[in-house]
Amino acid sequence: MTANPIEKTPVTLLGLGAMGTALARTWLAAGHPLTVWNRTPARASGLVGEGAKPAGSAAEAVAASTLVVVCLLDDTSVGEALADADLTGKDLVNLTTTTPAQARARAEWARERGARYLDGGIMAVPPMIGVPEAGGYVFYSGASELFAQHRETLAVPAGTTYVGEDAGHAALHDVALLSAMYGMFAGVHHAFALIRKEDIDPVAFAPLLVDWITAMAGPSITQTGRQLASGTLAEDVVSNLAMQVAGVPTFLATADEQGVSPELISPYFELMRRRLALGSGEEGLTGVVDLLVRGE
Ligand code: FVH
Repeated sequence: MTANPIEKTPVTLLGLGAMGTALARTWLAAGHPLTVWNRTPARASGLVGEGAKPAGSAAEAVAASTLVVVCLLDDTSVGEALADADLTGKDLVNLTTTTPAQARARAEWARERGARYLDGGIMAVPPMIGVPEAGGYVFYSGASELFAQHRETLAVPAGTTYVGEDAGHAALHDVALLSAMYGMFAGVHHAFALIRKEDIDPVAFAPLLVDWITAMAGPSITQTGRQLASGTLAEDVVSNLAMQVAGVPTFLATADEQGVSPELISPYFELMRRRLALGSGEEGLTGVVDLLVRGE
């Protein structure tokens, strides 16, 4: 908590990889007293030159501040790094990428050790940290009063988006958005593969893809969310599933003609066909979502 506007909240940061180092620089630049620890101590030297206080062990670093931020490789490294630390009375903010179940287990683990816990999912790459106009932000979940208390300090490196009391929800939002990104990359890479052997400049092709994906993404994603919430999957459908499945042979034949493996897009086409076979030809594509959910 910032008790005095002049005195900034002291922060302890465990983990000085690419992301941890970027986070550290923003807190130092904003005037927060910063204690740092990294398994490989040499990685701290630059930050020490910028005003960070190095700790000899993770336990020593944890002892230095109430607010302890962790940004390590994975959940296992968090457990290893904090194994000997006294977490009593600490506010632990874990920005390490984990699964939702790992985040919930880590929250319980922290509670058993006397700490309050917030989990975070970073929606940014290191160059976006400390650059508000880059649009990076961090999902947070866990105790709302803890988030409110530290919001100002946590907002120094990047924007903050609180997604609820369930400690697993920051990780879930993080992984869901990244999964969508990889699906988008899969389609984009298939498109580039289709033109790869032709006399088409990929540099000139790229903005066509950008504009098309941008135009499609907003309306389609918004409608999918609305349809899932209302359960009315055939409402306001512009391009129905029957028409889209009828086009699938054209997509597969084009890939074949261009000597391109359809392995990135075939699974999606298969799901569209399965949904159509259930008699959903008047729907759009939203019904695919529930085919993916096990037990549906
Ligand atoms: N960098 C990125 O683009 C992404 C953006 C979105 C969020 N991720 C997640 O952030 C976590 C940290 O990522 P990072 O980029 O800092 O990763 P590295 O540069 O590889 O640094 C890893 C740090 O973890 C330390 N470490 C690894 N294992 C252990 C261990 N068993 N005990 C203690 N520390 C450990 C490592 O220490 P060292 O190798 O320097 O000794 C680094 O400090 C991550 O969850 C991303 O998914 C980044």
